[in-house]
Amino acid sequence: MRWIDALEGTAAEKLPEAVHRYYRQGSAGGISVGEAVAAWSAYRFRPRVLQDVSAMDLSTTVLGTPVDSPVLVAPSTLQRLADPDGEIAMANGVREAGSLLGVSSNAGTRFADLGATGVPWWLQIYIVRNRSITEQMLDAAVAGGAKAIVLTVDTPVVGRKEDDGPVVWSYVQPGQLRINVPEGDWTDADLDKADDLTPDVIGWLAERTGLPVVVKGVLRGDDAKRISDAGAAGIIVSNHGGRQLDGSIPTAQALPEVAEALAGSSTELYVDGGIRRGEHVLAALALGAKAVFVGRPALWALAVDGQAGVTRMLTDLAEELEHTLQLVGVPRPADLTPDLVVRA
Ligand code: FMN
Repeated sequence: MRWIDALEGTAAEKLPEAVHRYYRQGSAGGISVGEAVAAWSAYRFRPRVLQDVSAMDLSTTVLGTPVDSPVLVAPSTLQRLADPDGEIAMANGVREAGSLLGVSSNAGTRFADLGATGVPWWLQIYIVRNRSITEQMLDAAVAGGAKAIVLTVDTPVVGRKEDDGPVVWSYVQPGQLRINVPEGDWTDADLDKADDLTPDVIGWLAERTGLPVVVKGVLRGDDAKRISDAGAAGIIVSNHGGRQLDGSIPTAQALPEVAEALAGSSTELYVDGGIRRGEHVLAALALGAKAVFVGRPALWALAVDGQAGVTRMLTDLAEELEHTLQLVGVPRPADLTPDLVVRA
């Protein structure tokens, strides 16, 4: 069996049931989480032949940071439940693969310690009601060497989970979720997600941090245009791995509309959700993404073999991408064009 396909099953044998369920679950009826992979597999290719594909080069840049391949790791919380070293093992694995790490604002490791691993990383932020908490977290991320701020915008409120299995929270060490929250006498209301955000917040984040701002959770072309006009350096087409609005369209379906809306702008485009194969990565890049993020496969790989597992998952996907690029007749991801892909 293909190693990446076996990962979740192997991870499930190692993880407590509650943790496996937490990682895999979607929100509400599980429609979006269930459709994501199949939506990528529904693309078909129109390969070019008699192309020189003897010298392949997968390297690219994301907001100026060089990476060995356009396969990056999405931010996710509770990584210490997959491996005792949690985000540190993830960071080391990502660095060894020459990739880039999205770090959740709910990470269980201090931003400064992540920075010390030497991995290039972007901080994913949820803006909370008490802005001074967010400000201090941003300052800590800047001090820890974050190269961009990823604002998640699909979570004005947290998606409803209907899973009534064992609960994950009993496995979480006290304080772990708030390890990057500054000291203070905060109430739960202070820490609630802000539900009144508008595109102005992009300029505020850029000014506060001096870093490029990437907006994560976009599924529509008109939103992408508003966000790009407001100064975003990047957009991630995402439905949060099917964990927010259930029934939201697959990212494989949303990507072409967003790419069209961003045509001619300097805003970089990325996508996540259900990307599990080199063929999926190739379709995403051909349809306009500069890079893709993978979420759950990184968690399964971390659970199965720690740092080494993460590196292997990323390099396996990169090798598959290279092989698929050769078959489609394109030596470099930047040379991919939308005409190479059609919906089945
Ligand atoms: N996205 C965020 O923006 N912030 C988070 O803290 C966050 N935590 C996540 C935790 C888990 C267990 C999972 C599976 C996803 C989480 N995500 C979070 C969403 C991922 O960043 C990403 O959008 C999604 O996992 C991509 O889909 P995939 O898992 O099918 O690759």
